[in-house]
Amino acid sequence: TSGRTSWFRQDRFGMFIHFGAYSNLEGEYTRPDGTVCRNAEWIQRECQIPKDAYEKQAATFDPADFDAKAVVGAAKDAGMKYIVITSKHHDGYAMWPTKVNSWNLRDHSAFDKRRDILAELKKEADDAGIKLGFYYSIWDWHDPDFPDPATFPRYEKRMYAQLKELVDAYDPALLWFDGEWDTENPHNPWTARDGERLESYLRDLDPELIVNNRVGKRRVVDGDYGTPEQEIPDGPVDGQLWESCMTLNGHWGYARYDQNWKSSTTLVRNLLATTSRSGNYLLNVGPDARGRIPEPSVDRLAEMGSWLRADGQG
Ligand code: FUL
Repeated sequence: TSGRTSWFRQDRFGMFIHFGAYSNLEGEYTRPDGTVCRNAEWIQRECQIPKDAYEKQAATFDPADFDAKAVVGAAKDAGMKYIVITSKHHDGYAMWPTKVNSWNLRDHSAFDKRRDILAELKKEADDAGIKLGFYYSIWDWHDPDFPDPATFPRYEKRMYAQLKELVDAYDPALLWFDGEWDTENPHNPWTARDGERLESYLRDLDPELIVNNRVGKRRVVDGDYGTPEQEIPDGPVDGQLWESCMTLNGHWGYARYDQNWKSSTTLVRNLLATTSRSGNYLLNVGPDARGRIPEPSVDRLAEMGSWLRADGQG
């Protein structure tokens, strides 16, 4: 396994991208009574947006300004060596033209039907020598078969099919699973056994794939590496590889109202604290409804990069 994960252990610094149908709301949902509810990628759940209203807003999603070259350029400037983008978050909305359902950026949006942002990213990342990986939520709020253990196998089949599409079409270097929990559901259908099965299915598809521990139940034996969130642990747990993911402000998805940005000094400090404890640092950006990375994020990434280069490590 050490050969498979060697790039990951070396590359250390990556860009996380949270981008999906929720980005279209830019963090604010106006209820029929005129009151406003705020959240980011959890907005559907936290603001209790009815399914039809959420689908209706997603139909207007038009990230026409998404510019893969600019995204990859911002990552490269910052000294980042890999990118992990949400291919599907908890809302179940696929950011590639999946054939499994029509709840995706091509079939359910106002976006140019000829475009495929994952393909665009893949091309630019390859050209720049940057690795590309996909976040994929196991928890799915949209698929009616997800929550019920009786129908769950039907959902699981679709999930396997979607993951095969991703591997076949974009050859990702890494898969970043999430939502293996679903704390609200006392019958949470996802078991450690499901995680093991999925992991071996993926390794059959591509023996080189790196997979995070949320594929299973975050045990040391699940996946290739641990995923502390918004924190920097003291060091490896049981010798396991790890990657700390963190936001630039207080949210993963774009939230117009959140201007609480970390300073580049703090960010560089976090990067050093993480890497000096042999972890990776996965720093997040959340593009807006048009697909643009917010200016304050781009600025901070550039500042980190110039610090790294001045230090001779970039
Ligand atoms: C969490 C998710 O619930 C958040 O929305 C985000 O994606 C974070 C990285 O992982 O589990």
